[in-house]
Amino acid sequence: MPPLFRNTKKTENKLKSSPPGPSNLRERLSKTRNALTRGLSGLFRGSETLDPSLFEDLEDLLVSADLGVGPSTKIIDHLRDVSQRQNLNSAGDLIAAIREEMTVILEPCGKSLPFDGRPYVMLIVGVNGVGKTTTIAKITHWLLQQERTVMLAAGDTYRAAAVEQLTRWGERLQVPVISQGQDADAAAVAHDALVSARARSTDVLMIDTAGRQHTQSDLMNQLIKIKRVLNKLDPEAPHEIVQVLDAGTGQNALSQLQHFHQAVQVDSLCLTKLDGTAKGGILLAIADKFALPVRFIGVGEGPDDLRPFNTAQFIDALLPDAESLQRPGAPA
Ligand SMILES: Nc1nc2c(ncn2[C@@H]2O[C@H](COP(=O)(O)OP(=O)(O)OP(=O)(O)O)[C@@H](O)[C@H]2O)c(=O)[nH]1
Ligand SMILES: [Mg+2]
Repeated sequence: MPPLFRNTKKTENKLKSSPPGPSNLRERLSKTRNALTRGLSGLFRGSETLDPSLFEDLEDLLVSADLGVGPSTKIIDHLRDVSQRQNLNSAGDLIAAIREEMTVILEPCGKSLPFDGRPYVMLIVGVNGVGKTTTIAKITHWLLQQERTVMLAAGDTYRAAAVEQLTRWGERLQVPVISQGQDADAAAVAHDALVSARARSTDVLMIDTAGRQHTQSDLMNQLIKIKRVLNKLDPEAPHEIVQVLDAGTGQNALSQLQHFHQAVQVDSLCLTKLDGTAKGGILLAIADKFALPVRFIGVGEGPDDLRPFNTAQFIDALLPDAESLQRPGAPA
């Protein structure tokens, strides 16, 4: 099979025209970072070194920034460990030590799409309104920049507006959308789409699905049916069941994932709406509990507002600059 990724000069040129990733990401994650900055800046309290007795305050701060108890405890344990060996003399030392532990916690997340099949089939799932359809459009845009071919399937057959929304994105991005309209059997749409994507040798097929709550057993069973139908056509398909989570829902995202994971075994995640929330720390709680790859993060509503997840860039965007924290003797 020829390589799916063709890193041609044309691709490089296209990518060069994209906005610079990391700095832009920092801007988009400013709500979460500002929340952390406010809390961290209080921790020195005029002292030259960080007083380990303040670690409990820090733990509370991290928990309240939606990192969850597990990751917060790990970070504090690491800080205690470091502070026994060396004084945490500056905000820079503190941030470096936090960064170290965050890197360990997020280690399972930083895995990019393997594309080990063609068509590489991604079934996009999640509760209502988390950003599934928009994320599909953004991933499509990103894949096209990588010079991959894409096909979409309108598997949210509950609302005519849902089919229209995906169809409009398809027109805008100039990719085919397989649809049987409203009220069609979503599994039949997925089946047709895979047949069609195979016939056209499409690189990636993404299947949109209706938003659902885990308590709607008929809808959860529909996902199982879609999975089974695809699996009959290609034992590897769907290659990924991707759950989209809205970062703004904070700890609720954890229970959404828990329920979907139980029902259909989620393979990977996309975390959306990180631009609109101070709860971006939830990604650490998710990583700590589920250790799943996070393929992309959403940082806005436009087709460009998506970033492949990169651990170092995410932590850089999340943590304050040492200079922005209140230094001993510095004005507030
Ligand atoms: N600010 C921001 N808004 C987003 C992001 N991703 C999606 N949205 C917005 O969230 C809203 C819902 O997005 P959809 O893509 O329709 O969500 P969905 O999960 O497909 O919704 P249902 O199909 O109704 O379950 C839209 O207004 C999107 O523009 C993001 O990363 N940032
Ligand atoms: Mg949708």
